[in-house]
Amino acid sequence: MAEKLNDDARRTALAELGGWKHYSERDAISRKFEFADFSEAFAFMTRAALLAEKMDHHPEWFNVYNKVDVTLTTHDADGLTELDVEMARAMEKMAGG
Ligand code: H2B
Repeated sequence: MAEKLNDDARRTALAELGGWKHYSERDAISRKFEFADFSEAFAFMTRAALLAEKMDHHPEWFNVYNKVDVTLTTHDADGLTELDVEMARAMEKMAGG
């Protein structure tokens, strides 16, 4: 099972993932993605869903039309792990970042 990030590793990851906000109450990170329209937003979600299945690591998300609010944390570890960092990096690429 993935280990919860230690303070140093968390700090390094958050510095790299500039667009993501850390919620310390849950030890989770969130980011709002905005796309041109629903089709673009859903294409992003489809790509992310395929990766999530491959990684067996699934985002919490909320979609309205062209916006997707994503929260990442590892439920089994009760906080952030390397899996969340990997997923966040991949989502940045998928969203064109
Ligand atoms: N996704 C996330 N975000 N955290 C988990 O701890 C997790 C998951 N666990 N997806 C996986 C599924 C686990 O429940 C299954 C049984 O492997």
